[in-house]
Amino acid sequence: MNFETLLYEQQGPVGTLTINRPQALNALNEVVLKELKIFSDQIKTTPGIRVLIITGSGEKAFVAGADIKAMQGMTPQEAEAFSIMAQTAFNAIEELPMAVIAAVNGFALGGGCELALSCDIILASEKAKFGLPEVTLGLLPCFGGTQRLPRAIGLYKAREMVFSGEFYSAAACKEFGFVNRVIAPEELLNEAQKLAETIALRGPIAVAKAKQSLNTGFELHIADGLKQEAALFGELFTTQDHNEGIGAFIEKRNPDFTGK
Ligand code: CO8
Repeated sequence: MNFETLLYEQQGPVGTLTINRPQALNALNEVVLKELKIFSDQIKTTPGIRVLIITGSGEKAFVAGADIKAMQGMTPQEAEAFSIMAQTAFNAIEELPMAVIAAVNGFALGGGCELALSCDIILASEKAKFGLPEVTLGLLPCFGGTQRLPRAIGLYKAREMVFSGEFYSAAACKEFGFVNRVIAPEELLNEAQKLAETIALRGPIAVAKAKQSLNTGFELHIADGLKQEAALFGELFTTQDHNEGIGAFIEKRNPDFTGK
């Protein structure tokens, strides 16, 4: 995969995507957003990938937000289209049929915080700072922040972050409930890799369907969510992997899932 603003490498079943515009603290311009969407479409059919890690290039930032310089002079129509372009890219990441881990190595502001929120699990360096500072620019979070953040942590904490525009430490965000773990900076990628390798050992179709059940079920009435859960569970009984998983348990050996 060749991109102007993204780097991708894969070690066995674990892929790592790095947002790579360090001179602008990995800010999201149109090129990054378009490439993120193309990447998401391509990774779905990349052989062997089971877990994706997303991180930022350099020591300072995960992603410092939307590219503020590119926003200057936009018409209202262009601004709305830019928001939709970002939402489309982040939806594509959220809907990937595999676990996606954000390894937040530094500033995750505005669109950067919103990118992390479209991932399944957020691991943060002790140096990471999260925030939705859009109101400091006279704007509002428009890459999914006003929607995903309250769903993740509740309306009251989300209002504080969105209205204050302040930066919050990784520890504070863990307390808010949307950061899973806070990790020493030099260990962040190793920890992300270890967690990814653990998830990659599990049945990949089971992980994908569990993700679908969690994510889409969260939006449904519980009765409908439970119906969907049962249906997805039933679908897993069409896979070879479920025979492998149950067989391995009975034969007291580790399963070898093929994703079929
Ligand atoms: N966009 C463009 N360039 C950026 C951005 C950004 N978001 N953040 C940093 N940069 C650039 C700086 O301009 C600077 O470039 P240069 O060296 O050419 O001047 C370089 O990155 C390094 O940044 P700093 O010198 O500022 O580094 P500091 O360590 O002093 O500060 C900060 C780091 C605190 C992260 C600071 O850069 C900052 O506050 N950045 C902006 C953070 C922010 O407000 N992000 C939210 C943006 S809004 C958003 O994401 C969603 C709004 C959606 C709008 C959609 C509209 C259509």
